[in-house]
Amino acid sequence: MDKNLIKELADYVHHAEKEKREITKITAELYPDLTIENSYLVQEELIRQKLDEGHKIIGPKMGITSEAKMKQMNVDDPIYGYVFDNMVVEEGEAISISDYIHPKVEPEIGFILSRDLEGPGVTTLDVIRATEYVFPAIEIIDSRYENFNFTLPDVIADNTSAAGAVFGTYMRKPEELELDVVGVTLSLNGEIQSLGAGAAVLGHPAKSVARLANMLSKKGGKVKAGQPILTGGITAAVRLSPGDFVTAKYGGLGDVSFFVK
Ligand code: OOG
Ligand code: MG
Repeated sequence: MDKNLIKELADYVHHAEKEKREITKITAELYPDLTIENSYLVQEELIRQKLDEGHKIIGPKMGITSEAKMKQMNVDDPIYGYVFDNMVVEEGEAISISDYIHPKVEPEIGFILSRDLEGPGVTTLDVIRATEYVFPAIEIIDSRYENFNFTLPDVIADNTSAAGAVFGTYMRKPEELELDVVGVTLSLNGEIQSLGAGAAVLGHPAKSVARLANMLSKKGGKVKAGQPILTGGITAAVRLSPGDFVTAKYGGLGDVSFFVK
């Protein structure tokens, strides 16, 4: 794909993100032929732009990791993007709704590895063996596209809707839990909005990290030790409103909360 076009598309989503303004998806009119492969080139350019502006990558995130979501979008692979330092929200703190377009939250299980994992061929067991600890997290997604209406290439180009991450401080060794049957509830103001179990993420959240390592290896990349990794939403995402108190509560893995102003 032409370099100028890659830059034009990256600018398109980046400006929308900075101006907190929704845009029509790229594939609607701007460039209907965007492929998955090319959408990662747009994402790479977007990431370069953020790094040039002084932002730093905190860690990778996986998306569309449930079989149901993959079927719905007619794809075999999940997608990945990156959480940046300016997206991190401290547990127990408040976000301002005006810093986002139409934010939603989803509960996720996070991993920290003790050593790098480089694909291809990384297995779920490799991930469990390389895991320093797992932790509870909430991801804030804020698609830059109107009504979260996008195709897979659109959402990849938009850094997979990444907008915020609340990393819980509760830590467990992965072998202390059966992560596939760890349950989670997501509540707003004490009322449960959605619930699920770790198995919603590719059957086991560690499999998501393995898929990430194998996908990154196609680009010569790897999953790095010490970076928090978000493995993908366990439940449907829930829309936020001012005044909300958001809590994700996990079986055997603590909880995470924050406020919305
Ligand atoms: C895409 C982001 C997907 C997840 O965990 O599945 C994602 C979206 O739904 O806007 O982060
Ligand atoms: Mg997510």
